[in-house]
Amino acid sequence: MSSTPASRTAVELATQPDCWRRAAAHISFSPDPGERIAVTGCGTSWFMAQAYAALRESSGRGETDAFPSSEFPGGRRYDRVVAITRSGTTTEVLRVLDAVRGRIPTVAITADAATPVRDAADEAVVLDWADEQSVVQTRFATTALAYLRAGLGPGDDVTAAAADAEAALRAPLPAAAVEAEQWTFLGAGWTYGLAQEAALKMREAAGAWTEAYPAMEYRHGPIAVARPGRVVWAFGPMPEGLAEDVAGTGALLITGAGDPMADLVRVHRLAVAVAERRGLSPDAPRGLTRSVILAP
Ligand code: F1P
Repeated sequence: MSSTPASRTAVELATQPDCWRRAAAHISFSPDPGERIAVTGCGTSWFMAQAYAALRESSGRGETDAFPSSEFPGGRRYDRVVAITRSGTTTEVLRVLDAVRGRIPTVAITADAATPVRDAADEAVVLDWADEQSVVQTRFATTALAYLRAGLGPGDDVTAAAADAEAALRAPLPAAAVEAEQWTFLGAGWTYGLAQEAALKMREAAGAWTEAYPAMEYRHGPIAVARPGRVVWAFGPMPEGLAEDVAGTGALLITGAGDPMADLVRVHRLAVAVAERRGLSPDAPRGLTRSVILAP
């Protein structure tokens, strides 16, 4: 019996637990408590920046903002700018680093040191072993976040997250989630960045109609989209009463157990499954390239 070989995306996403453990064992970037930091990137990298910023600030380690590189507020004072870019070639990221050069110390987290970001940033953290062939990012993005989380100190247990991710790779996906026609992802605090990334992944890999909101915003309008045959997926704890409100719409509610980053791994798998169900290859996302390089 012949079976279709797994996509590169599927193969790479399954290596996330090992990548996270490796990231946690190699911390070289651990900003001082109180440092005022801006984290930036585009697409997936921006959502990882959002998650880290919220996590760092909520853990009391200092004000941390996140901006898409195209909206970076160049006039603000920061102690450091952290840029996340798998490719090291994304134009908007390079422009930010160029704009703050000599004024604000910068660190780039990248998968490829042989790219312009190496010179554009003062320092580079190179996670080349987490690089991907897939255009759609999974393991580099979460490994960069795991690396940054590990730098927050012992309160943030990336090793436990990796164990949860192993379970997330094994657990069957609910068939109704794969067959749904629409998916909305919710999060709060640092998991809002994960919710945004989950929604982006489904759009990129499967061309799916997805949305993402801070969980408490969901009742302020977006819940009108929920109905039978659609999914509401919550990262982290649900605000009081929201599960009942979603149940009232007939939408399927999915909540995660364990570390929210491991729950994102489940959505990576969902994105691949939905793409395949639609006859699409997650390795050939429509209209996407590894990075966006704009004309000078
Ligand atoms: C960022 C990015 C990807 C996106 C697309 C274009 O790349 O926006 O997240 O999926 O492929 O590039 P990078 O700066 O992290 O390399």
